[in-house]
Amino acid sequence: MKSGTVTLIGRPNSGKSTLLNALIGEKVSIVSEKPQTTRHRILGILTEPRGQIVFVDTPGIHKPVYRMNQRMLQTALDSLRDVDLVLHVVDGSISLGAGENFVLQIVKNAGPKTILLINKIDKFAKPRLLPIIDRYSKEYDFTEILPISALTRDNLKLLVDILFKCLPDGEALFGPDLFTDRTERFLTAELIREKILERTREELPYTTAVIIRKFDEGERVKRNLVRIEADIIVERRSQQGIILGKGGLTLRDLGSAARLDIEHLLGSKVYLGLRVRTVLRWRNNEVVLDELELGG
Ligand SMILES: Nc1nc2c(ncn2[C@@H]2O[C@H](COP(=O)(O)OP(=O)(O)OP(=O)(O)O)[C@@H](O)[C@H]2O)c(=O)[nH]1
Ligand SMILES: [Mg+2]
Repeated sequence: MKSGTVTLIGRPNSGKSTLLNALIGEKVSIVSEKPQTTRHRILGILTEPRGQIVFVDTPGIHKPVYRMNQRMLQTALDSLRDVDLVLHVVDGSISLGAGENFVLQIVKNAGPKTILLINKIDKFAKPRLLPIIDRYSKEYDFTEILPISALTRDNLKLLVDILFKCLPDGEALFGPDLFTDRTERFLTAELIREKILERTREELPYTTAVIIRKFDEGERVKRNLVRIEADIIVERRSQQGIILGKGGLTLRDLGSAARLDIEHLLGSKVYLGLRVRTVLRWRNNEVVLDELELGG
C-alpha cells in the first residue's frame, strides 16, 4: 500500500480547489472565479485499493495586506512542511507575472519534490504550452511537468498514477470512508460563503466571512432536519445593504442556493437562518480570525 501527503500550492485562482474536488470526487473545497477564495488548509482524502493520498488545499499565495491575508500566507507556507510531494498549480491561460515568480521561489526553497501542473489547458491553444514548460524547467528541476485541466479532468488519471508511483509505502492515515478532515459545520459555513462570492462583486468577496452560530442536530435522526443559524460578517454598514439586496432578495436567493448545497452535504433537510452583521475591520481582528479558525 502507498500512503502520503501532497500539498497543492499556487497563485490565487490557479485552480487548486477545483483540482482537489476533481481528484476526490467530492466537493471538499469551495471554488469561485474570484481570487483568494480558499482561506484555510483543507484536506481531501483519496482512498484506493493501491493506497491513500492525502491532498492539502491551501490559500493562493498573494501579497498580504491585512492580518487575515498574513494568516492565509502562513497557512500555505506551513503546508509545505512535512509533506511527501508538492503540486505547483499554474494557470496556463494567463501570462506569468511577478506573482508566479514569487511562488516559484517558495517552491524552490521548500524542500519536497515538486510536480508542476499547467492547468486550464481546455482554455488555450497548445502552442502556449511549450514556452511555459521551457521557462519553468530552466528554473527548477521539477519531478514532472504535466499539462492538465481540473475542469474537464484532462490528464487527472495520469496524475494520480504518477502520484501513487512517487509516494512511499505505508499504511493509510484515515479511514476509507473519510474524504476530508473538515467538519460539517465548517463546510456549511464555506458553502454559504461560496454563494456570497458568486453573487457579489468588487471588495465584497474579500470583506465577507461566515460564522455558524447554531448547528442543531436534535431533530436529525427523528425528523431528518438540521437547524442552522449563521452570521454573514461584513466590514461596513453599506456592505450589509449589498448582501441584503432590494427587499432582502439577494440574501433570500443566496440562502436558498446555500441550503440546497448544505442539504446535499448533510443528507438531510435543513432550516437555514441567515443574519448580516457588521464587524468593523474584522480582517485585522485577531479574535474574529481565531473564531474563523484562520491559521498562521
Ligand atoms: N477553464 C478552466 N477553468 C478552471 C480550471 N480549473 C479551475 N478553473 C476555474 O478557475 C477559477 C478558480 O478556481 P479555484 O479552484 O477556486 O482556484 P484556486 O486556485 O483554488 O483559488 P484560491 O482559492 O483563490 O487560491 C474558477 O472559476 C474555476 O472554475 C480549468 O482546468 N479550466
Ligand atoms: Mg481555492
